[in-house]
Amino acid sequence: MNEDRDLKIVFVGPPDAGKSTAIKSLSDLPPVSTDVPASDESRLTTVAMDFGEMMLEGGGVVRLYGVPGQGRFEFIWPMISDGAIGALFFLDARHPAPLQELDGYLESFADTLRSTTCLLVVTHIDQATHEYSTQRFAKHVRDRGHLMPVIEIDPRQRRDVLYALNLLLEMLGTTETGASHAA
Ligand SMILES: Nc1nc2c(ncn2[C@@H]2O[C@H](COP(=O)(O)OP(=O)(O)OP(=O)(O)O)[C@@H](O)[C@H]2O)c(=O)[nH]1
Ligand SMILES: [Mg+2]
Repeated sequence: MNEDRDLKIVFVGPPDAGKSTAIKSLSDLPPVSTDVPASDESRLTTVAMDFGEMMLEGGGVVRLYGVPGQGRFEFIWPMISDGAIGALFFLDARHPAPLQELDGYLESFADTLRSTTCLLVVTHIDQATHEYSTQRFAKHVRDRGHLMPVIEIDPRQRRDVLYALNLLLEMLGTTETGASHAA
């Protein structure tokens, strides 16, 4: 296979934002998952990484890597992000101070921001308890010197995640291999 069409995309952002769910929604095969019950037992959390794969119509493959969102796994983030050409940054609309949280991830993933094409996806919009504005998020990242479009998605919906992935592929200039097959 043409190396150029073997695309690594990394999914980063805070715990519970929907990274593992998005990879599960996209992956053609059941993804490799390392989810375990979180300390409060109320939910699952990733402790190593997620990995899924998606074939593209043009014959290429997108490899989908998810990081564990918890800060205690920060040491592993560069290992998982290494070699990625694109990144989806997740932002949880339920967070009371989402921009503050985002700043932490922008800092931790500064290398990824520099070396990849990035998209900011806002999740849990159906459960948002605070007012938020995607325009404000977009201005915030722009003010920090990053080119990162902002969209809202529900990671449980394959169609939404496909839209995000296709946008990222378009930004990467790989539209001819776009992930256009329907949910
Ligand atoms: N209602 C709603 N639930 C969502 C949304 N996105 C994700 N979820 C749910 O949120 C929970 C956590 O999602 P995960 O995909 O495990 O979150 P994660 O980002 O991988 O979290 P970590 O592995 O801890 O970093 C799951 O039960 C998802 O179904 C959303 O937009 N709306
Ligand atoms: Mg996860």
